[in-house]
Amino acid sequence: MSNLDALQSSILHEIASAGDESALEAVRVGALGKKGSVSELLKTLGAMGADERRSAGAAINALKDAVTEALAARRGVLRDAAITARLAAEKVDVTLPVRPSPAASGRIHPISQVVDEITAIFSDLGFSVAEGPDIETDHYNFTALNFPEGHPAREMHDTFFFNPGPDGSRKLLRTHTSPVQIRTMEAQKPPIRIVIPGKTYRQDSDATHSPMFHQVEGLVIDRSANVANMKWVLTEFCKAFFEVPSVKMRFRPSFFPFTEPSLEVDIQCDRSRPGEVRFGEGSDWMEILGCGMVHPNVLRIGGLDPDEYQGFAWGMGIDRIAMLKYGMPDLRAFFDADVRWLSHYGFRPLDMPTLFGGLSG
Ligand code: 2U9
Repeated sequence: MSNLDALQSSILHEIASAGDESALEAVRVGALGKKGSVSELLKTLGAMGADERRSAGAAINALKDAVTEALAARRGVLRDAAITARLAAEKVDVTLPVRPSPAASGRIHPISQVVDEITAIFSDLGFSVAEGPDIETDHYNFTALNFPEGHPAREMHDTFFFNPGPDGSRKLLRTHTSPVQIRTMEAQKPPIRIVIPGKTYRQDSDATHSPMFHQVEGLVIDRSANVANMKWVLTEFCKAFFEVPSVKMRFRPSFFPFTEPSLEVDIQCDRSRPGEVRFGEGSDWMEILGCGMVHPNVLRIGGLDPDEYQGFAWGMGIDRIAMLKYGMPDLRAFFDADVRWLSHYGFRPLDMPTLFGGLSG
């Protein structure tokens, strides 16, 4: 057997025993690569005489062709084997039930739903949504809102205060969303029409009070905003929110430091069926929100001249109206993060509340 025949049978043997494509590639480099055994043989042709080169050249090229052909054939076999192995390993059982998509199984928390409903209603009335920080200064939470020094709401037992800073001032967790109105009055020129949904904090905890709760407040300021405008806005809101064609409302005198006059609002309801409240009918009343004309001191501190501008504002607890509208008996369940409760009381994420498509689906 000539040297070339021996080399060919050795390479063909290596090709036949290569178990995968990377082993085959190593054989190819060993034979046909720059320094491969066949390439080295081809390099010797240059030093040969013309006759010898002709016969040796034909023999070495025949070896090269045989190796190239064997490599291609083996590569095809290995590729087919790899695909067959993958197909066997990656079986899909088409009889398995389809896993629901996140959009189908996820639920919107009732508080988020009610915030979306409220903002949809007020957007339709030309309001925009304003937000501000949960950690506030004494100035924005109390002083700017006309709370006198020593007012009971400023006491330690109602408000969560942080430790005093180097200058002795104490930051606090806002007890209402009203600081956002002051910040908006400082940043924007009237007319102002905003709603402010957000988290608020007070030291209170039982079946109907949570230390973190949600409020929505509203503010309108222009040159002529008055109590009649306020009553209309709040009546339209209650009809839209409780999804009833008409509703009776009762405005009672009250007191808040930041409004004058101040009013508390009751809404007509029917509580004759046990465990159920119906709005827009019946002869019972339920307190639903507080409101009033913005106090001149508050306008002045917010940088507005009370002889030029006037406004009205209101505030209500979101958690309580969510419980009323959707019949949830215990406020604490709102914050338990129990997926069974959420799958029962939650809302589908793609059913966005709109006035034309329906608020609560
Ligand atoms: C500015 C001026 C006036 C916001 C108002 C109420 C009345 C009110 C309570 C209802 C239930 C809070 O969640 S609750 O405890 N709120 O009764 N809030 S008027 O008045 C403002 C706010 C900001 C600058």
